[in-house]
Amino acid sequence: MEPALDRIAQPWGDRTPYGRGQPWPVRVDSFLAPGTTADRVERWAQSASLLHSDGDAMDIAVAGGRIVGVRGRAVDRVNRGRLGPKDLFGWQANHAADRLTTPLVRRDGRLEACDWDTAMSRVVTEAKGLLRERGPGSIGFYTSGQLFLEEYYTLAVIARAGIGTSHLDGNTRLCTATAGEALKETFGSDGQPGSYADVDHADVIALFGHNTAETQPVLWMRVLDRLAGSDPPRLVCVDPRPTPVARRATVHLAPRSGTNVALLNALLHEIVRTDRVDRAFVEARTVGFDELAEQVADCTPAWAARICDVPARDIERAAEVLGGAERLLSTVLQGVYQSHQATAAAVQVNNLQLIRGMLGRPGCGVLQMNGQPTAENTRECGADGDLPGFRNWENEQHVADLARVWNVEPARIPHHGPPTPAMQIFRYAEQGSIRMLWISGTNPAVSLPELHRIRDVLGQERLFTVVQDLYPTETAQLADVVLPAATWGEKTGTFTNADRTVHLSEKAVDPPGAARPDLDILLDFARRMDFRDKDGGPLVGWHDADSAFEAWKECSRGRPCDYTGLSHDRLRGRSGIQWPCTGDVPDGTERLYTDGITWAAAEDCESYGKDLVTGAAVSETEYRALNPDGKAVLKAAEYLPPHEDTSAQYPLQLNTGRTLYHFHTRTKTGRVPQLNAAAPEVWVELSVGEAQRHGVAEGDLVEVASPRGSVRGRLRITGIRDGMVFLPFHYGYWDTPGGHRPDGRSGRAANETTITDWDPVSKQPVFKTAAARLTLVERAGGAVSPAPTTTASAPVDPRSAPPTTGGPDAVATQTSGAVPAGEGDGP
Ligand SMILES: Nc1nc2c(c(=O)[nH]1)N[C@H]1C(S)=C(S)[C@@H](COP(=O)(O)OP(=O)(O)OC[C@H]3O[C@@H](n4cnc5c(=O)[nH]c(N)nc54)[C@H](O)[C@@H]3O)O[C@H]1N2
Ligand SMILES: Nc1nc2c(c(=O)[nH]1)N[C@H]1C(S)=C(S)[C@@H](COP(=O)(O)OP(=O)(O)OC[C@H]3O[C@@H](n4cnc5c(=O)[nH]c(N)nc54)[C@H](O)[C@@H]3O)O[C@H]1N2
Ligand SMILES: [Mo]
Repeated sequence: MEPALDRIAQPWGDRTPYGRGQPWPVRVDSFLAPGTTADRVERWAQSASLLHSDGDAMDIAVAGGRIVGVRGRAVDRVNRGRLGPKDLFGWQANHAADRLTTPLVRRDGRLEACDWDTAMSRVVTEAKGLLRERGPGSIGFYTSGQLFLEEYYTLAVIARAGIGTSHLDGNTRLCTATAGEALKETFGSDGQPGSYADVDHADVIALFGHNTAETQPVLWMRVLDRLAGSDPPRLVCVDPRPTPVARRATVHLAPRSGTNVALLNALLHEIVRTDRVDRAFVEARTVGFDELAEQVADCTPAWAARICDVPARDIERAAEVLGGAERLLSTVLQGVYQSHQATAAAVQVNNLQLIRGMLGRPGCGVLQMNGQPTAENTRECGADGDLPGFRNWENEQHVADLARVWNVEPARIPHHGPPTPAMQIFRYAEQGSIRMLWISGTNPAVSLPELHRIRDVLGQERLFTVVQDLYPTETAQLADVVLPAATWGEKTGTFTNADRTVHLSEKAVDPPGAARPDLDILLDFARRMDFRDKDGGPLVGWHDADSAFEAWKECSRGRPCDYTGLSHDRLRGRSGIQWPCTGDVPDGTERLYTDGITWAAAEDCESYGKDLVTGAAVSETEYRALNPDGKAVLKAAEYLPPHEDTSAQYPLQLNTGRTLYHFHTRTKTGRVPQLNAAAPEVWVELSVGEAQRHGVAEGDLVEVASPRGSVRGRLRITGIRDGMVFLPFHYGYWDTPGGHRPDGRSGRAANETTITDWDPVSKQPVFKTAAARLTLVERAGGAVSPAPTTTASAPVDPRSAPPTTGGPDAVATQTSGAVPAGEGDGP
């Protein structure tokens, strides 16, 4: 019988243990709307989760023209049927009563409903006027990591060759810019080396600033199943919070935030000192070892212990585990990427893998993780700060090749300088050189740092803002034109997860009202703008998702992310396939760099690299001298302290991030009863010692203030390190009374307090380090902290908090099959 589990209270479900090197067993998770049974489902549409980068494959249940539930796909390589809580319950957000169903235009200061022709004419008139009067540089695009591949590619062609602007970036700048940059620095090109299957083979898994238990719960289920099986791996966790990962780690290091480079340099120091270096691998595959060894020569554990505030003995123990690993898998995410030395630190993790010779074999990989479900595609398609197909904007041959694919003159593709990163796009809008900003699939009025500034930028009279979204978000409220989009389940397209697995997501139902797929909106714009190629043909020659995919395949041909062996039809029925996938490797590629470093030669690489400390570009000549044979580059970096340090006035380090139950600015998960009930309101985390020092207790209403702004929430006392305060960044204002900030000062969005600052190399903003102070507003008086108890926000004293309840109907089914992985019948 199918056991019914409360998957809010038991987010990772039951264990299906397996041993090292064995296939991960199948377990099929499913949730159907209350009152719906499987036999009432009329149709299952193939898809994958759009609420994180894991790529959990699922089928969408349809009955009566509506989505009524989801079921994991047993055949898929990524999840073998499993789904996380957001996967199971998140689809209900599609049905929210306040979905945008018509376009809106601002008239006399108010947004009013209109038809598509009115809205698009307004956008096109504005764009044509600006092109005429101020040129392409007056138009910018800020997109997402949540659209589909076909949409990004279309947008990249429109922006780069149609408008001719280099102001196109994704919110992936906030998310995975450092992943891409770290891979470029080390391997010459973006492209994830490792595979999720490395979890099956690793004897040591090291997670750097990555709370995978909450942010890729299905990947964590894979780790949990290994931990429950024979010959379990040992975990090393680096995170200042007591995450579920930290609780299962053999060694947990909880450093001061912003000190990753010091810690990693000490780990590298120990690996070199104890001679755990794979000399043959280093010789054959890398350059730069001597410089690296020199850089870390003085970085002893005792030195790092003082900077990071972790015991030197623990650093030594971590180095012993890493140095003794036979098969080492490392993963890296926002605890590293959202800091002032993001790329420098992420590259040291690559260095660790390389000097240990841990690459290109089962169990030996690095996962420079993605966060958003489709962030990989934003990068591949050039809808972020890169040219499509991982082409190098500084390499005239790469630009000429792209111009050939698009049938335009190379000069039409802006490449006089690097594409503009998101924070700079907002700066140009603030200064007035950008006059039109088209925002799609992102909510910067909640997710960018220092929100009072962002609201000012977006609210300017002279800036024409287009917002393409599903809901009337905080950002949409500030727009001149709002375009209602169809989303996951309502449109067809593909997307690629963090381990290069491409999934097809089929349209299951019609979108609400007049909402249209993002692709259709972009195609309509291209048509109205009448963009032409050099022979007078249409620049954008495709008309639907399938033909857009075929066009992208040509653009990807011969590039690292080669999709030419894939098609919508091949993905249909089957399940995820990893790129590169070509006629020669029709089943895709599990791991990159199995026989050498393929894309690092000067002619091929996506970037000649940057100085890890200053961000200054390395020239082509310098790159050729440094890396004549196209090997992996071991790049060293010295540690520099965070830019905003604590002070007497702001004595706490400010850390922000996620909880298991919510996605970003909650536009979806806040509209899902089970998920919202599990984490209904913002909270503040502090350690026992800090709570005592501040004279505050569990449940008290406190204010967290930085030089930029402040947030109020109820206190949760956890095992977080001393000297730090944590705020979840999910809570904005759309569901507060009146739908906006309650008053002039204290808000509930963490980004009221964060700092306008970024990593000089990847230009990714810093969300994990700033300085703040905490004050008591009001005693608990019986009120409890709304923080979940199943996660990193679990109370140190369990008696102080109520158990997490599932909210309404938080029940899902789970079928543990004895079917060996990969041989499941599938749905
Ligand atoms: N439930 C849920 N899942 C998600 C998302 C979501 O919103 N909700 N979003 C998706 C997206 S887009 C992303 S980018 C990922 C993010 O996934 P993660 O990176 O796993 O999530 P975060 O909570 O942002 O940060 C991870 C950890 O970094 C730690 N940290 C802070 N400062 C430091 C430091 O200086 N050093 C180290 N080593 N660690 C530090 C924090 O304590 C935190 O536990 O999650 C994806 N999955
Ligand atoms: N303080 C702090 N701030 C952070 C972070 C942090 O850790 N701390 N993390 C950063 C990271 S890693 C990320 S990824 C960002 C996320 O920041 P955002 O991108 O702003 O987060 P979302 O809430 O996911 O916004 C996506 C928007 O797209 C809409 N949308 C969803 N699907 C579709 C679709 O199919 N079509 C269209 N047109 N719209 C759609 C949603 O309704 C939503 O409004 O936040 C960043 N900000
Ligand atoms: Mo992200």
